[in-house]
Amino acid sequence: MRVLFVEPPKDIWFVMGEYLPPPFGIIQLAAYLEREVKNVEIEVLDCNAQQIYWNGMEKRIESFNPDIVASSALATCNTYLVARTLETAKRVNPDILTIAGGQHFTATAQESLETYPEIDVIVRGEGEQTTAELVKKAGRKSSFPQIKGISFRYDGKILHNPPRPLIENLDNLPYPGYHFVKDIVHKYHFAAMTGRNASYALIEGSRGCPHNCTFCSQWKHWQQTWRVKTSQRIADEIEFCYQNYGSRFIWLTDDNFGFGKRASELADEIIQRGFAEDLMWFTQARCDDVVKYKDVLPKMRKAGLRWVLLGVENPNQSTLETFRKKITPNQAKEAVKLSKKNDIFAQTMLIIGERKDTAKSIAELREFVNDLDPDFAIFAILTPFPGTELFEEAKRNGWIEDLNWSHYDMVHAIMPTETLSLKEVQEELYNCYRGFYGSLMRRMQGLFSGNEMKRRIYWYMAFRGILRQFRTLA
Ligand code: B12
Ligand code: SF4
Repeated sequence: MRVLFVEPPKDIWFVMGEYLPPPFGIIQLAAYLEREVKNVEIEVLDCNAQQIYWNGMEKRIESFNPDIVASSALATCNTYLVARTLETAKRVNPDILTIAGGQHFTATAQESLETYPEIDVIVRGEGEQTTAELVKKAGRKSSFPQIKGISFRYDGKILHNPPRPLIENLDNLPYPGYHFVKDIVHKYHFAAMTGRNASYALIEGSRGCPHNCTFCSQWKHWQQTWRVKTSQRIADEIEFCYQNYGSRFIWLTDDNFGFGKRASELADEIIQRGFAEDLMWFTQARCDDVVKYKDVLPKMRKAGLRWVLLGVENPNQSTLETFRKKITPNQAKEAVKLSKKNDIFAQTMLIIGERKDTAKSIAELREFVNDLDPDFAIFAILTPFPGTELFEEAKRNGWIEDLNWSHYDMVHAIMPTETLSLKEVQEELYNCYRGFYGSLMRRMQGLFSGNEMKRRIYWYMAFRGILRQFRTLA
């Protein structure tokens, strides 16, 4: 049995400048398959790193001659790329079993199977065990109705089997399969932030989140659970990548790492192993956690935590309540201050376009962010990702004006507000970027900042004209 995992050619999310991430979801699945299924030959084709486009992909599928082709969207905006990948596989050989998975296809299983005849099976939710069982039984379609966690076409109908229980202990997973991309592993980078020479690896510290924000698909996808790996295990994976693949920049995939004891133990582990000085790592955090566990920050910085993404979202308390975010604007201010004080690059995420947003409330958000003064601010448009509570509410109320999935990247406006049209919401986003990065003082402070990462990104933006790209966005 030959299985080919394909990372399709994707556009980069230019807001973050230049980067090339490893295709984490599929190398994780490949590693699990390798361990659990006998007599299976696995390849991972990363079109981005290998600079292969559609024709090249078709040739690679032809030459590997797989029985199964599987591909992941990562985010909703890549849906059509996955469909096109699987369509390409079917063109090479209609007998190839094609599989899609991940958050978007999980949430839209019925609609996706109706829309894309090139998708045979959708693996819903957690992928490892389901994919392994599917590969074992791939030759016997009659056994598909027994495989938990899949949706598929059968006898002219679309069937959705019951969900599969989650893996209990994530420490039992194999290490992510970086060996499947070992020839290109040196290419992965986040140039705009950490330079071209810091090889970039993703490591997963947990799945899910204990919170339940209305716009977020993470907690729903993981069935409202939060499963964490032990700090020792996370440090083992980091060390493995550091030693074997020369990884120097680690991005923890956790949408909410959860500070406190866990973070403190991870910092101890990294420091004890003696490579902290040589390592940069990134994590996402909640503002309330940063404030609550501020005493751990110096140790985390010592262990190599160089960059934190804080979910500030909005300065308006009632908007935060609508989002069910359970933080306050003061906690956001405190979290930014504390991060900067500890020389940790503080990036903030702000969301505009909530239903009650007006030109005035967005102007207030701009003032708030100016005052907050993070090292780097990302402004995003509230996007109803399938699988979120927001999506259900927006659909019910007819708020969604754009159903082109490739626009679901948090840069394109998808819904108007009560007082702003789609076009006005879009224009407000540009205003936010222009307002924040247009300040000469801020640019000068960035270019000559004492924080290495901040200097690098401001020089990068100055050379690449990131703002110009925003103005020309179609
Ligand atoms: C790292 C990351 C990035 C990296 C890119 C990484 C990459 N490889 O390309 C960067 C920073 C560049 C990025 C950008 C974006 N991202 Co992002 N990102 C993540 C993050 C933090 C980790 C992804 C990951 O590796 N997870 C770990 C793996 C193991 O989990 P998984 O992918 O879900 O896979 C499991 C299952 O879902 C399933 N599965 C998944 N795929 C497949 C495929 C098959 C065939 C099968 C069988 C199973 C299967 O099996 C896996 C193992 O169980 C996630 C949040 C998260 N924690 O998942 C957000 C997340 C995926 N990103 C998101 C978004 C919105 C984006 C952006 C649009 C904007 C933004 N705000 O960042 C851009 C889009 C860029 C682009 N054009 O692709 C959203 C997606 C929501 C949605 N429905 O669209 C997420 C979920 C964050 C969130 N909570 O909202 N992202
Ligand atoms: S936005 Fe962050 S805190 Fe809220 S549910 Fe998603 S991951 Fe958790």
